[in-house]
Amino acid sequence: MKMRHFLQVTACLVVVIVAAVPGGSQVGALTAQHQIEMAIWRPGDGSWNVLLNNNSEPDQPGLHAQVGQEGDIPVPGDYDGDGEDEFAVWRPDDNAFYISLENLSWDGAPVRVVDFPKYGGDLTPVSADYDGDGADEPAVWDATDGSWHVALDGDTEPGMTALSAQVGQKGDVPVPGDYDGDGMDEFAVWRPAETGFYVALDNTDWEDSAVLSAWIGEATDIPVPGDYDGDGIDELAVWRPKTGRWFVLLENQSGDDWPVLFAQVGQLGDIPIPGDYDGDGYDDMAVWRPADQTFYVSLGNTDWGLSPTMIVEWGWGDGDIPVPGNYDAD
Ligand SMILES: [Ca+2]
Ligand SMILES: [Ca+2]
Ligand SMILES: [Ca+2]
Ligand SMILES: [Ca+2]
Repeated sequence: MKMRHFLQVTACLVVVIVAAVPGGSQVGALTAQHQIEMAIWRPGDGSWNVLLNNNSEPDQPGLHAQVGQEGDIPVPGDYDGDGEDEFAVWRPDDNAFYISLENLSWDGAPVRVVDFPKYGGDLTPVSADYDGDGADEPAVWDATDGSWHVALDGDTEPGMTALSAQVGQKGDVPVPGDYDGDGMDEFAVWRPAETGFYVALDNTDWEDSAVLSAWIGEATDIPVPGDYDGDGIDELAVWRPKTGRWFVLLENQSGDDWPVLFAQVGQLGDIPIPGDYDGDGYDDMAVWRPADQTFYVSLGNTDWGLSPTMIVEWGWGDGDIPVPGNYDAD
């Protein structure tokens, strides 16, 4: 994901800096841009359901559309660079992205279909802004060999000219983000076996690139990179499912001499979905809880309850997928 920063003087982030994280690990982060909306995609009917004011009361505006179908993977992003995230899905069966450019239901809406060749057998969608032009590129990461394939502007057919590179290996989790603050997202992976993050700063093959590496956390942690301190650079970070604890490497460096932000937000069974829910320029620690179909956001990135929170029930049941994004360009 790409994010642009608009820092506001009202920001009141309380940063808790602790010396070191046990076991030292690090996370990748996404940069925040404007305010994102709480949203749910329902695999059963392919419906997108957005709360435009992050408020689920009956009189609040919403956005609803049908884009995608069961078996798809939702991959919202700003594919046309208009400042608004688009409803989009990756369809594994077709090796293709289906993007609704006007955020309307698929029937009758302007759409963009981006086919990918069958590079390998295990593709993960990793759309992000790899060239820094303000638009997200459809992209895939091949888990079988660690190769990245990016569809640059205008590339929509099999055999297209693509940006490709080899970064990572089987067993890794791709975590693209802007880890150096240059406005371009980097190819990056979280390697559970080593509890390490590996970032190719030049978006070339790993062996040819300047690299950033850092370590934090445990193998069962989930990478949750984001811009938690609002400086325009994504931080490497992990969330621990069994405890709901967040570990953020504030300088993207690991070791005793570097600051780590800890906080307790969420619990076992939650899905971490960090992002800037209040539009203050800081990504907020947040989870969606399937058990009660509710978004829980800690606006100060502190332990739950120590700073203002947002709690919004939104969702219908098991299988719903949280897809927060900036769907109205605010
Ligand atoms: Ca781009
Ligand atoms: Ca970058
Ligand atoms: Ca940052
Ligand atoms: Ca925020």
